[in-house]
Amino acid sequence: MRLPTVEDIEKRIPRPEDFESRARGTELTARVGTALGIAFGICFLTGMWSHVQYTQPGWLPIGPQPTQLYRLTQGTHVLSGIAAIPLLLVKLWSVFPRLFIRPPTSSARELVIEVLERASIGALVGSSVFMLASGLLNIAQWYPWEFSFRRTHEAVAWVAIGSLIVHIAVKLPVIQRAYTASIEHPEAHLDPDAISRRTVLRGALAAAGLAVVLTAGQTVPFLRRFSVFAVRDGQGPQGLPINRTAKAAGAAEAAQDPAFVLEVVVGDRTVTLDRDQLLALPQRTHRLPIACVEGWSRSATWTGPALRDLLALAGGEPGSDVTIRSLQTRGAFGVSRLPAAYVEDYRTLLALELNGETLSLDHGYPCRIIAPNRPGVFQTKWVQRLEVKA
Ligand SMILES: Nc1nc2c(c(=O)[nH]1)N[C@H]1C(S)=C(S)[C@@H](COP(=O)(O)O)O[C@H]1N2
Ligand SMILES: [Mo]
Repeated sequence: MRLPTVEDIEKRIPRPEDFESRARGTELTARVGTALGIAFGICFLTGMWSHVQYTQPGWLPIGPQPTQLYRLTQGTHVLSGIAAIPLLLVKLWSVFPRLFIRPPTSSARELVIEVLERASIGALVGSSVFMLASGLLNIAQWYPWEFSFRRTHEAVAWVAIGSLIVHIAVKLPVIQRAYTASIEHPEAHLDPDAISRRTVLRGALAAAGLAVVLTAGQTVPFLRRFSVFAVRDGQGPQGLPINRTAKAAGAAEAAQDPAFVLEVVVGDRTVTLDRDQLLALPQRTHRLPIACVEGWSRSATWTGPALRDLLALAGGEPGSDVTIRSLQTRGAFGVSRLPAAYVEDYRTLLALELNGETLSLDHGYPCRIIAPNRPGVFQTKWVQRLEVKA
């Protein structure tokens, strides 16, 4: 028996011509690509906005207004990413035969150009798949990796958007030609039973739309009934989903301790208040959303003293940032820093009640922070201590 030669193997690898479906073609690729490009663009911008809200750089005056802003941008971020999944799959399908184009052998220069083009497409496909897959796992709250989700998701986003811009620039003449031609294959009429490109395009757009509708209920209330894929369906005690339980955060015991006191520290002054004393302060009620980075959001009615009034008890002046520490003993998000602009807003509460009932343990009993236009991760639960540096 003879071992197969390189030529034998090469013969068995399909060639682009072997893929005969007339449904594929640049005219389809360009149109699906446009929809995908729009979804990616929206996803990139809203994603960068989320990083800005998260890192709170001093040069950007981000504050409590508009109240629903983060809810809107982050909901849009997750939905545009979800819409991109079927579009990306159809787009990859439409160009799949090109994977089998043989490298040019005529000149070294052509070969180098080909290798570079393939490398840039490899970077685009790889980073796009990574962005959508890691985002999807994140909304499912499954973190099977060791790296920081936030930093990696941001870093790879730059690779994705950079290689997308290069890709569009390189393909611009092809895209323009594709749009001047009719979408259908010139010989499509020869086989009227075959699936048409228009059908594939409509199918891709419909799949994207359906994916959005089936998940949007986690942030758009009237769609909740349809959103069978929504990770957070709005269920949870007191009509609000729970992100992490008191038990999971290692806060359950301390939070239920009858000897609990809140510490308000301004410079070297400390005031302590138990829950009854907190309830005896002037209470305010506001309707504010929890807008989680994972894409779900929900408005609720919160009652408690304004943070501003509470700090004033310890001599705190408006205009300072506040560090919030929780009773939590396990995992991230036990500490947050609230910029002064939020502290000054009277709607920023140390909530004691949710939807007219005593805050449940998993929603942050004995008290939690709720502020307008904040990423959910900063709405610290089981608050133990508020600190203002003198
Ligand atoms: N101490 C503490 N507070 C926390 C968290 C946490 O893990 N620990 N999770 C945050 C996140 S990510 C969200 S979205 C909200 C959710 O609040 P809920 O569980 O009451 O809906 O709580 C925030 N507050
Ligand atoms: Mo969250």
